[in-house]
Amino acid sequence: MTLIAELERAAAGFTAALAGAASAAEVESLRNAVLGRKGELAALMSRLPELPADERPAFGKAANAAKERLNRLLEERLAAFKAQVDGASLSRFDPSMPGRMPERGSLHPVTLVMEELCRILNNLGFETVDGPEAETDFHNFEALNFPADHPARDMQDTLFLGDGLLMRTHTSPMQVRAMLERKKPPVAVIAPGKVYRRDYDLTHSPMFHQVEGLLVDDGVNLAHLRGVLTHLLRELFGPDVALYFRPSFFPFTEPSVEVDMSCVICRGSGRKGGEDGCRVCKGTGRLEILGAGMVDPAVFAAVGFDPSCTGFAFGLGVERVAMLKYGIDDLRLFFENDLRFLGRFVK
Ligand code: 2NL
Repeated sequence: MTLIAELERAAAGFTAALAGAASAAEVESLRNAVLGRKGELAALMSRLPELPADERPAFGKAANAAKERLNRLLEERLAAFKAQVDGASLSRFDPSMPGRMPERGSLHPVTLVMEELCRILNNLGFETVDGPEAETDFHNFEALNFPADHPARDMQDTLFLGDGLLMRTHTSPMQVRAMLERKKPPVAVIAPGKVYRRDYDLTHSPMFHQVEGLLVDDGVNLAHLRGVLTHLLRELFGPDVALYFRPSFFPFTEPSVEVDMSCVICRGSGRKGGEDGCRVCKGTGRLEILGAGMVDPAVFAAVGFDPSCTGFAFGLGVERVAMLKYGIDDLRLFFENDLRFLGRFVK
């Protein structure tokens, strides 16, 4: 058989095999076997020297033409298979099927409580102020009457950044800044935000949230403080909540108080279900909820206010309020970002 005849036979065989191919994969393997670098066509081409010199150009031309034709046939066949697949998936598409709903996000319980605290206090006339989390020693300690050797200034308790900066350990520095900016009373501000301490165990997180409040004006006294805090806690926990003031100490207030409220679980009875002691308040009927006091004259002096002016301040931990409000018993839940936990606080 002449080389040309062999070429024609191979081409005919390929055309028949293409027609019989049942899938795109089969077409691809035919491409390899016939048109590939080590395929049938290449093998025939390599036998070119067998021909007399004057027949070589005609054979080369025929071989190239066959290669082109077969390539075109193959691409057509592939396109046909692809169209079949597309058609099949289109016929499986059901436009009447309900869509997949995206999961709805929700606010973090700490955010919810922080927003509620701010709403209640804004309604009383307190303006929300903001400020840096990296603070100076002056705004965080010095202006707040912390003595140089106070343990809170120790490396053990405060995160120092170098360059005279530290992570604020409470939100008071924002209120110090508010007093410095306003230059004189009246001042009525609240400072919500993140605070940082070198503390990490089951009941302490190195970052937590505080809301502080400050009122400076003529004739402000402890009764005003009691009135504002009573309103705040009753809005948060319900109208039956009772408040108890205990004497305490903070460097920046004098006198200072710690405020307890009647237990939200046993409503102050110390019992739960009539027999066992209440687990939440440990049978005392009371819960420690915040610290407060009358602003120390040394603070007024540090911000350039008349040291004889009067003001109260208070501070509360947002995680603690959220735990009591929602009955959460493990602080770590706030920081683990478990969607099963976070999804329970949809408003
Ligand atoms: C607590 C106690 C408190 C303040 C914060 C304050 C701020 C200025 C001046 C005076 Cl600028 N006082 N803040 C006062 C008393 C208590 O927080 O236990 N917080 C979680």
